[in-house]
Amino acid sequence: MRSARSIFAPMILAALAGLAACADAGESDPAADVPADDPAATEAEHAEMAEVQQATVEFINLDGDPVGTGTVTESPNGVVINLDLFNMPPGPRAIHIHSVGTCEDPDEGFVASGGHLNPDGREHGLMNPEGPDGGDLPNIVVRDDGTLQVELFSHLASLHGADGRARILDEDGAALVIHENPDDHMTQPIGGAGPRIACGVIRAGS
Ligand SMILES: [Cu+2]
Repeated sequence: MRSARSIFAPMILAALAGLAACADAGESDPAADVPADDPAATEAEHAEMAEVQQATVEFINLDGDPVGTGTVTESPNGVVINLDLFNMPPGPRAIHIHSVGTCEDPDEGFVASGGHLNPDGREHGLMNPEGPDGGDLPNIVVRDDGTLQVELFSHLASLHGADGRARILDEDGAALVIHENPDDHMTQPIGGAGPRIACGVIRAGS
């Protein structure tokens, strides 16, 4: 259970940090350069931050057809990923951040999206003591009607590489890739996730 705790603890910290920063930047962080007595400025700054720190995703399947959308939003300690999928095969599926921002090759099985986003060369697997890599994410489970709405969090990645986290919007970008099988979070290199069945480039902007 230690591995599970190590995954979820940062999620809670991220949520608390976000609340503290937006509720009262002046008192919660004495070093903050936003004056506590100017709520309008603080609000505007947060709004601007939200605009520039979100990316969008449009998924296609192996036929090149649309199968949903997503957003990737920067948080103080990682990224929040929202997915809204349809026309997907039901069941548990692995999803990862892959290292190249292209989904141009559905006929080839989306191999052009490269391996996992993994600038530090870590092993794959949320349950692996030598992992996880920067692109690892929890599995998703598509409903029987082929739809899925879900919110994920990763403390391993950042849109711009904040605090040394794996950088999503680097020179060659990155993509969210969904696999045929679920990820066992341990087997190298991709947890037995199998072929890639959907892909969406992570594009800056909302
Ligand atoms: Cu993958």
